[in-house]
Amino acid sequence: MLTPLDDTIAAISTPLGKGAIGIVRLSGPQALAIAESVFRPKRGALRRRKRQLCYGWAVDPESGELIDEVLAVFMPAPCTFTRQDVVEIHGHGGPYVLQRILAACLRSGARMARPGEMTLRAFVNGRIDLAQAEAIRDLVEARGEAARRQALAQLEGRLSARVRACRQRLLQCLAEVEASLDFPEDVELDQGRTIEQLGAALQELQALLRSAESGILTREGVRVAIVGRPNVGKSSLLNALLGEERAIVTPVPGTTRDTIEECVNISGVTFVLTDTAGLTEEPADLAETIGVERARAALARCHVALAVFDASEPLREQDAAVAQEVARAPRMLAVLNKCDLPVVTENPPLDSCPVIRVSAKTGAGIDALREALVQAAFSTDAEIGQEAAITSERQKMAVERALKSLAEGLELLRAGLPLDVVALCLQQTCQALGEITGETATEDILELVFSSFCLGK
Ligand SMILES: Nc1nc2c(ncn2[C@@H]2O[C@H](COP(=O)(O)OP(=O)(O)OP(=O)(O)O)[C@@H](O)[C@H]2O)c(=O)[nH]1
Ligand SMILES: [Mg+2]
Repeated sequence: MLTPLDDTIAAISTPLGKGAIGIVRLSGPQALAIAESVFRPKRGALRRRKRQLCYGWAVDPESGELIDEVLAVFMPAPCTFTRQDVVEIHGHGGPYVLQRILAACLRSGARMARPGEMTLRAFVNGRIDLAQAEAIRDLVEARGEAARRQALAQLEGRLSARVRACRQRLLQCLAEVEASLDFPEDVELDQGRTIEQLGAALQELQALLRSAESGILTREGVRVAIVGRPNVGKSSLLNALLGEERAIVTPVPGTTRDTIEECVNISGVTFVLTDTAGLTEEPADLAETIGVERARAALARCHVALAVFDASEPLREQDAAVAQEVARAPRMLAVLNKCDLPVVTENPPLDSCPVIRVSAKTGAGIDALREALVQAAFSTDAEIGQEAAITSERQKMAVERALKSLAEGLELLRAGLPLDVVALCLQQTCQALGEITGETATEDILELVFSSFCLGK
């Protein structure tokens, strides 16, 4: 994956659809030369008008045929995204036109960029660290305000600064431990102070790990499974939360077969709502059987289970079965629906979980349900879109490893065990923390991170 940086790469950096403009981006030492063979300015020369848009045409370098009327800009290294020479050609945003411009660049000596390769160059050339590179991807993928805010803070380096400060403190301790190992006569380790320092670092890493749950929820979106026995109003509830008639609603039990997934923004957080087939022990046919399996799969994957019950009817055995299945979810909310009708059931068959009374039909209680969803996912508002939170499984696993070896090292030091084993633990901790910002990231890690980027980024 870590190809040499001395070739020039090209990609269409805007989405492949129809739009007012589309951009082909070149990065590398030959970017200007290649662009000059593809771009014919109306007047002047691209190389003399640095960082200024030049008007002209994209042409086929071999036949001279005009491809498109474009604007081009040359941005010389090192003040560019990749820290290399970059040229952008802004053409009309049609997929075919852009592909012709890209093909012209490739014929003139550029290589097709892999997904994330521009950002990889920015990382390798030291413009951003690995957490910031991830933040760029997350910013592109943000679906709501909280995710955007969190990604931007990470791009500004808030998470990196927090991780670096902790790693720096640990590296200092490691240096002192190693010095006392290498020069036992001259250097004596201040054991009390080292224990204090390591204890403080441990607390900081624990706090960092605590931020992971909400950080990841903010970035990925909160998955909510709407479950219940047939006909309690699950699909009506989905429609009420979305504010549109998305799912089919009928008085016939077993209307919904397949799962239906839709996103909705609440308080800036993205919730991914899944409407499911009614949970029943007696499916009418094969499609309903598969529907029930899918409902259970959605329940197993969700962050929050929304258990729906019909308040206008007495509870049934099936409701109790639903409650039992839902109890395994990490977080749950009970919804008593159809409260516009005379209420027969006052309480759901679920203990110690928030109960929201609504009418999907009239919309009563839906705002309270929205609020309850946010509270179920995040225990405080401060957890939403935090400034220096762990935001991916990759980062979380690195912190977990760092914590484990740090706790071991601290315990060994307290127990008065040989310092070389303590040093080993601290090395592992620093190694794991360095993976977050990329200082100690292996090629495998980089491959994993950058392969999740979109093309041209
Ligand atoms: N009065 C009243 N009727 C409702 C309410 N919510 C849903 N209904 C009615 O209840 C029936 C079933 O609603 P659905 O939303 O299809 O229920 P469901 O749980 O998705 O049903 P399945 O997909 O069959 O499992 C429909 O006739 C709805 O109009 C409500 O809040 N009040
Ligand atoms: Mg339904």
